[in-house]
Amino acid sequence: MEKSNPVREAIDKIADKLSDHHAEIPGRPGSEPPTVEEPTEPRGPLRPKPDQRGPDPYSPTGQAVDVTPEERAQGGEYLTTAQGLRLADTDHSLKAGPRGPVLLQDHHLREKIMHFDHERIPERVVHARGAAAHGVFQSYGTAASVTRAAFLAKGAETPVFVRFSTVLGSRGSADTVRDTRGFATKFYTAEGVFDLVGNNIPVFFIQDAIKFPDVIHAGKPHPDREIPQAQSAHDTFWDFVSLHTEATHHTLWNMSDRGIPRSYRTMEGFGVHTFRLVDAEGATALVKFHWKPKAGVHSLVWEEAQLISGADPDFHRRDLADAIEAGAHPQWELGIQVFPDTPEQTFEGIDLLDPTKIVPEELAPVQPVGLLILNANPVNYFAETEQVAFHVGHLVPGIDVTDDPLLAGRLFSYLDTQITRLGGPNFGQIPINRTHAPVNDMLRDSFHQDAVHAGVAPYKPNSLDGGCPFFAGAREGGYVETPVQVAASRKVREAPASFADHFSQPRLFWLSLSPVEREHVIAAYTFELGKVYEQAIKERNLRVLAEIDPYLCEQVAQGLGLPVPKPVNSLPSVTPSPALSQVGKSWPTTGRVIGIVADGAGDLAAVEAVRQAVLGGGMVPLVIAPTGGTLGSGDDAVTVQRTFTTARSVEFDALLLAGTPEPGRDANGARDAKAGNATAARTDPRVLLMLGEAFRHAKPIGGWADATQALTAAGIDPSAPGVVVGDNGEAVLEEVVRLLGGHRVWERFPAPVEPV
Ligand code: HDE
Repeated sequence: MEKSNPVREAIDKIADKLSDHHAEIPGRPGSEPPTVEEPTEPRGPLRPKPDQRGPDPYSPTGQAVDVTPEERAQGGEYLTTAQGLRLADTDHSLKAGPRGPVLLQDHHLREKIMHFDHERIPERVVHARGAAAHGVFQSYGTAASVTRAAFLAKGAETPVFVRFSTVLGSRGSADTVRDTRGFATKFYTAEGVFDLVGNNIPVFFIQDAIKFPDVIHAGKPHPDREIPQAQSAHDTFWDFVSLHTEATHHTLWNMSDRGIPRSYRTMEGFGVHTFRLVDAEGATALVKFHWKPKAGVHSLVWEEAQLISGADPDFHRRDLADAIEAGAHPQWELGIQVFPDTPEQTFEGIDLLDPTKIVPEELAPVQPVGLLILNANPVNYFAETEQVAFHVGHLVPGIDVTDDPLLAGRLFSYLDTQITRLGGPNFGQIPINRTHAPVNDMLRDSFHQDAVHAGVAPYKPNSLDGGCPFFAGAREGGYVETPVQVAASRKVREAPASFADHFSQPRLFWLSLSPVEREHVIAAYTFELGKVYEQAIKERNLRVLAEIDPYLCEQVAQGLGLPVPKPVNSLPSVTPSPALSQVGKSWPTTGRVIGIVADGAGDLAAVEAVRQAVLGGGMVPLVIAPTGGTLGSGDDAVTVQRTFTTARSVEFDALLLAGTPEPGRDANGARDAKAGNATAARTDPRVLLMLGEAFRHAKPIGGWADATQALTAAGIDPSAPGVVVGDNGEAVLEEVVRLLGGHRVWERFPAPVEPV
């Protein structure tokens, strides 16, 4: 039987779905709409939605299995116990009479409550909050000159599962907090699983794994009150990073716009450590991995991030799932920076084993080696996103690790943590973790053993099983560690001298940012240190900033109302890396969300034309009106997705105004606080609030018909940068989309020129 290609099937399903215009706005909970009345006819479980796909069907021992997703899912028309026994009732315990005591013999009650009592597993100790998607990695073959890894050969297609995450927050914390983001990719290659467990920031707080518990304990909430959740704006974090100054570079990245990404889709990813690639002849090269988003690197602004934390704490996971459901499949190019594998393991004076350092792209360009496309949402969050287990030691022939001491600790940690989290050592057999390469190990037994091992001799050497399994040398695809020369040395608890430079690269990063990005950094430090209680900790952090840049230090000190310290060392002389700035280019707008404010009084044909044009451009139009339902009726009716009560500007990347809506009937402060005192207003005050926020978050705004009235009432000059007013909605949209290509209209608020 021909093996099914789940990736292709998922793509086809999505294409089918896109032709169904009822489903054009993502977010429908199930694959079929429910009826108002409670259903009475038994039927089988609903199929997943067309954008969803479970793990590919493989046995616990990596053998392809010929079952359809439906066959693996729950089946039948009737409710059963876990043993498949059909049940007549799940609403009442078995009792001695309707008012009598519950009977101990109620096996169904016992099973149902027993299972419920044990539904939770420990969340990840870090990166607990996350979202994931299935996809495919298409190799260009450009890495074949430096690695023998089969999945990097020309034309290879490899299924992948990618999980994005925040680091500090609990599983239920908000998505848009200021934090580093995880970017972990599981490649199900023909040679076994390869995991690239990276972050959206290319450097790390520490140089040695032994400091990981320290930095995490400092970043997590205070141990007494367990506050604040999911953020670094508190005393313990700033206490640690100011005493442990190797954290300065990573902290500066967190305080930059990288700490508040607009979307998982608009983040870069970095392997952080240097890895060693090995080609077919055994020649080696050192590399750093980079993921480059096709949609560009974009961020929120801080006020927006804070508002979203309340208005939609699931913002990033919703955004990822919606984009995939809408067919706007997020894409990244995988790239490598390649360095000669010299005994010093340095490049242009930069220590490649120091994870607090980058190599500027201007010195070593990122060479694209393949394309990642995320094209399906998981079917079940727990089974897939929660149970996926990444490990930096999941390697394939052609990719080896280096002596980075941070990486060494990770090689221990990622296996160890799963024992507690996933309940034993067999987590590799959970469907989402199953390899697509045949497993022939001699690991046996333990909790949750899903494999039924045959053979009688799970040991080597043996004769009872015919000496099997045999070893594979490099020629048979075996993993052979690179015989790297290890320098003769003494056993010490010390770092190399090169690890002592903590400030030159923070300065390099700071000087590489554009003026508006620097303003954001100043604001972030001022906010975070402003939340610190202890004056001494603020002062100590200002001393660190003095070592990076006098203007940065002075501006933050001013905001904190503290004296400006002088640097102890002379400022390092560095060459900026323009590649580190995220502004000044134009990017695709696919999958971006455009809000269209309209009411029933205007030209609905124009609203519909603009809505269609937004859809046609691969973006998501959300119509915002005074009430739910539709605007107009009959064939021309326009479906409303948000009302003035439910909408908030932060949901939209750009805002369009089809005229000026009068105050809605619920525009009073008692019903909706956003309306305030609306009695004298001619424009709905919720719309004015939305406009004001979109304006100060530097988002493109467009309007037609009598939109100028609303803009003026919102205090917005219709000729301000990034505000487009015209007679024709579609022409206005065109210009707004062009502006959206640059992400934000930073010219609206020119950054003050800092003294040189
Ligand atoms: Fe992790 N990290 N980490 N980390 N990490 C975990 O593994 C750890 C580090 C990263 O979506 C844990 O399964 C140590 C750097 C991501 O499931 C744990 C050290 C980078 C994820 C762990 C580091 C990362 C994790 C927690 C210092 C970027 C989420 C649960 C030596 C290159 C993966 C788990 C997912 C998760 C340990 C440092 C990225 C405890 C000891 C550097 C993206 O094993």
